[in-house]
Amino acid sequence: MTATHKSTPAEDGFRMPGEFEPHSGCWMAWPERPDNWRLGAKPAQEAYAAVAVAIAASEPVTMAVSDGQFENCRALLPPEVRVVEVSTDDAWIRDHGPTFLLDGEGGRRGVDWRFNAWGGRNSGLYFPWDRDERVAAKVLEVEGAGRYRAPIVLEGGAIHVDGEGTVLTTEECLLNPNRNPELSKEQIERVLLDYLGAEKVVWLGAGVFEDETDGHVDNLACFARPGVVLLTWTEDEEDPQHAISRDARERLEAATDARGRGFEVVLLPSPGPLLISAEEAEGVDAAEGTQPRRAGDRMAASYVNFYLGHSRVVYPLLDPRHDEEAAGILRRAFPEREVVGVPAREVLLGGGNVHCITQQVPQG
Ligand code: KQY
Repeated sequence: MTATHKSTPAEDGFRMPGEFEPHSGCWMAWPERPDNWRLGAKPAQEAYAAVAVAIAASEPVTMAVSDGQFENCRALLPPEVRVVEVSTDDAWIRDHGPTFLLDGEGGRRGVDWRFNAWGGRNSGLYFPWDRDERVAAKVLEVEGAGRYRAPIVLEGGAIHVDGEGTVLTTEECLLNPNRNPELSKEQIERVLLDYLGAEKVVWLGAGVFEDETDGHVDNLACFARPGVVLLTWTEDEEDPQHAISRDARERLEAATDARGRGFEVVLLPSPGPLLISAEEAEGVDAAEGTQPRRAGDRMAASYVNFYLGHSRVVYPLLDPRHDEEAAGILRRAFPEREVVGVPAREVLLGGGNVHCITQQVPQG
């Protein structure tokens, strides 16, 4: 059994590395719930399999799956993807999985954040979420990594780090009363710094328009490397996303990171707007207490929601009008990596994208 540490990662010399640092693997979790994924999750399973295959060319991939889906999942994935039985309530390992940390001496541990399905009983996306709540501890057990149980509700998609002391997050999500209503902004910052081994939090305002996670930063902006941030962007001033992205850009351009550097902001075009079709909405089972999928609703589509793999960037193909432009920007941002697109509308229909369904394991 791996240890649960009572100290904080910062006290023990651990930090969350940037996603651009070397990886030894990637975790995903298999989709199956028919009240979030249309047509019994079949199209989503195909999309997840394509993401797993694309990442497996960069680093070993492990898929967490329920007992009931084990054989189906095994049959749909190539042998190089490891499949292990870990029950979940849905398939967002960025959010219910651990945040891995390194200590610079070969040590690897992980943070197990509290999870309340993006908002708890009143505004969360489903109930119950007890299986999700146990995922991080199980993944850490499989990885043989020690665990820190964090004292706040947080999903991994709500943070990005540059690995050199800077945390990027949004007020819309982390200051939302549906996460940690008893804590002030300063108290939340303190926990972030202590549990990510960081020194400075840079706050953006809102996340992507209509994002059901309450504005996860991983759909809005991310670090390409220290000092360089990719930001989703639209020139269309009529689009509510324009004001959100402009505010984020202004905050980034006015900020400095933990090392005192200013940020270079690289703009990625927003796909769409992309709306749920009638056929897509009809394919999702109705269920009490889950996020409804209605025809005509806008989805929170963003190319920023990519996986920054060891040797590959795996990005979502979302809109033929912008997919190639996004790929070109990513190739310039990551010249040493191969940039590969995977069809991702089926993942988007479930409420997130490639980054939300993956969790990197940094090289210890
Ligand atoms: O990180 C994410 N984008 C997760 C979204 C959860 C959606 C649940 N329907």
